Amino acid sequence: MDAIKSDSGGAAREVDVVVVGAGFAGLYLLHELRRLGFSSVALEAADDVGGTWYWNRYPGARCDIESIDYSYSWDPDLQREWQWSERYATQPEILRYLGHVADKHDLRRDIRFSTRVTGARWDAAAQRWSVRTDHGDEVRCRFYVMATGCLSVPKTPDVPGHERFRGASYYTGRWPKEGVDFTGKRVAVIGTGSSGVQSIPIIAQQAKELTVFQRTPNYSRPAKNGPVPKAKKALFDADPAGYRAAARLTGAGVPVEKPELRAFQVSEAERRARYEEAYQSGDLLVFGAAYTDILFNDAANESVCEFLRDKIRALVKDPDTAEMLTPRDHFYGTKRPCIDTNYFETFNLPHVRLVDLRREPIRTVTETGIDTSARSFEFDAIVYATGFDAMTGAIVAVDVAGRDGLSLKQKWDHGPRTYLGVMTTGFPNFFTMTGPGSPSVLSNMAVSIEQHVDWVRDCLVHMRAEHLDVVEPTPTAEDAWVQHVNDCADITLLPRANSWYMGANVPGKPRVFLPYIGGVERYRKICDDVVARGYLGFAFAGGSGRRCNDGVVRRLQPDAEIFLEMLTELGAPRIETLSVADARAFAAASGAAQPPGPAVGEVRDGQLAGAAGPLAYRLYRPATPGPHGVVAYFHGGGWVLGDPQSDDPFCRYLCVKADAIVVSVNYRHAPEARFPAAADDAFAAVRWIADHAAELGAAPGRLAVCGWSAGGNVAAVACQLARDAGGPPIAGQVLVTPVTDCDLSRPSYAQNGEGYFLTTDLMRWFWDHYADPADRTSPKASPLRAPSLAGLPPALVVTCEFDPLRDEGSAYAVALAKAGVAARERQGRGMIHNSVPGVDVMLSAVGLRAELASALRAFLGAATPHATAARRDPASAAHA
Ligand code: N01
Repeated sequence: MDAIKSDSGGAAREVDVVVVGAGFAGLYLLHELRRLGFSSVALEAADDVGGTWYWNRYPGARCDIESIDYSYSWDPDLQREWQWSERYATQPEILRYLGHVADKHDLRRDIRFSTRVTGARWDAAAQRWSVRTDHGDEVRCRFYVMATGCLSVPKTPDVPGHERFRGASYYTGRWPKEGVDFTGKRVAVIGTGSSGVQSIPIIAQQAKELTVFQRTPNYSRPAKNGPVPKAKKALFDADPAGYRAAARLTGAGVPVEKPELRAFQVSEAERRARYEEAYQSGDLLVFGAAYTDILFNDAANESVCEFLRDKIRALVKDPDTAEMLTPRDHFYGTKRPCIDTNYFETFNLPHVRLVDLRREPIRTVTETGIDTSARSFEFDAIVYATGFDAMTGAIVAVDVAGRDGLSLKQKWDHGPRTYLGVMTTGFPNFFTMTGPGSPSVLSNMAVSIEQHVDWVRDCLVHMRAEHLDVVEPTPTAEDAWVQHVNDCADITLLPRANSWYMGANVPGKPRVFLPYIGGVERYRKICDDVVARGYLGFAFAGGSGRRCNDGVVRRLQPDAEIFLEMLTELGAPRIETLSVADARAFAAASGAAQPPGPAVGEVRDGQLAGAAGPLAYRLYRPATPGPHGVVAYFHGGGWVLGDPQSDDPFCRYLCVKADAIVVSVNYRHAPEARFPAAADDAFAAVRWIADHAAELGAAPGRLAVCGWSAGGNVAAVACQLARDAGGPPIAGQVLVTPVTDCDLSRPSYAQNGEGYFLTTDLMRWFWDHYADPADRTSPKASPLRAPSLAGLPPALVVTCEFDPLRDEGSAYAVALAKAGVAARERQGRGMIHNSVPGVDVMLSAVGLRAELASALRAFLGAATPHATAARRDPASAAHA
């Protein structure tokens, strides 16, 4: 790739790179491109630099990430010279800052102002983009970068009659440069998002009357703005580079303490004290980071919501107004929360009133004001603080045509599809800065912008060095990234809200979670990983030919990945290196830290008759009226570890969701009691439970079995033994990632035997403790080896993609089905061995868990003819 020579990018007709936008991203990108010898031009619709800070001049506009954080890190002198006057700088100050950067680095000479890009077309033969502007001209370039911001296209007002109003209409996102004086005016503000929350108190100071039209109340709290906090400034000044480096290794791009506890691991008093501290801090991000589960767990989040609702009630004098201002329809953080200066207090002023559009929707804007379903209002001015067509609006506003004329707007018709939020398949050499599928709006934009600029810059430098002309992500990589972005969002509460994150604020926009919620640290690692693995997921073409490094950078479910990282961080020992006693102690300690699982009607411990003596069991009874069916449950732990306590949350879950009594059996463990003790105990327990159903309060004849891992093994064996013994009848078996065979050479062992929690070495350790090699092939140890599987109870076999036991689980399901058993397999995509029983931890398995609970429920509702059928099948008696 030879550089296109251009002395003055600003006037050039052909450059290496066209950058659209001269905001935070565009300016830094221009700087880097020039520094590295790429000719470039930025095309900017405004008549000056600033991007979002150019357009959003509404009263009260300021950043809500502290200015020390919300600033460039790439110019060490700038970091020293520039002193922010406030903790949260105003829009004019931020605009001055960006202007200063542009001047300091002489960037304006490469920017064409008052130039809007209208279209861009990829010319495959020339390997160039033709970028058209509203001046009717065209710039050709090798690389086309949209640095157009995530919140830059104001939403078209979807308020009926808005065009009829004869007074003045203003849009917060397109505020007049000369400012607006509302003195003596009757003003309406529609919208109570960040722009409304910031502008309402200031407009109220000027206006004669202010009427706020609110559709959804918002969580907001005092910003506690003021001078830059001394402690923070001292920390920053002592080591700016270290401070920035730390910020990059956080979830949101701002150094905040990482939580370690769940909300309900502490007392209510402690929780409230933590929230009070967060409230008083004036920091936007601290509530989301107060406990690990705030954005994942309904109850944890609700505890924040209730705390903030109390604050609103305390600030707003009129109880009816306070109630109207109280958010109740979404969880905290699922729509972007706000920090404010006197927002709620403004509603105590006599000339300010609130109209709740849920009670009285706007019927129409009239020539003189606004009619709701209940009243007519007269205004001199209407302010629309109604938000943006976020993340995709500015990108698809340009008519972008990629390979073979593919239209970007059409490609993204059902939601944006990108690889890493930085490129999209079918659009070679086209980059989006902080595009959909990247952390962007869920992070400190300054940090995310710099990371994207750096990544794209490095990609261009790589291509130049390798004589490559064209780059494009592969469909496989893009599909998997879209999946990963959704997987990350789906384990949180965020997709449940009607937010602009979901595109829900724009009528007709597809409902898709737009940003990447995995956090900036994780995202950066992924982007770096892609490069380290030879630009995994990208295809390049150039003088040296075509290179396609197809592949997927993340397949694991995000919660599984976090869990595995946590194990590494904690330095968890390899169990197979421990003594049995130490392994049990470690397993018990890990089990004690689990979330407790749901409440059930009753939990009680008892004893049942095992194969060689009494065994402890724990019974879980639903709170619903009986009679209930009963599930004989067998815990995991490789026949060596575990007990009812270790699987307690899962049993509670099964009890509630399957609406069944669950009897969790503490079968004998190896090495004290080796094969076939566990299997014999499991069968004895099933028999005992069937015989004592009435005594347990269960409906007789409605019995299913369930087990996880080694518990799945003994559950499967118990079904075979029951069949061969002619009873008891078992209505169904749910085997969760079960051990079904002693062969450790299946592909899933080779693929997942290291690094995914259950390892090959650990499985070998379990087997060694449990059974002599000669015994392992017995169907009582390896139920897959039974001469016949005919006549067994219907089965659901749950397997997980990243589990060494995956293939033997699949093989068992297949063999059962082949033998005429109503068996099916459900595989957890991206999940690991312990995903399914990880109640309230492994949230990606929520659907799969619900499915297996409903399978149990269905089994227990069904009749049980299997034992009878089995008795008629001679082959099935083979290993009785
Ligand atoms: O827009 P919004 P914004 N009739 O979409 C309401 C960033 N930002 O400009 O929630 C009546 O959040 C709408 O109601 P509902 C920040 O990321 C940052 O305020 O859809 N009402 C909502 O109340 C922020 O999140 C700063 O029911 C209508 C409001 O208008 C993002 O920009 C400052 C309506 C829109 O809220 C967007 O904020 C400002 C209708 N037809 C913005 N349509 C900083 O502090 C919409 N609404 C850095």
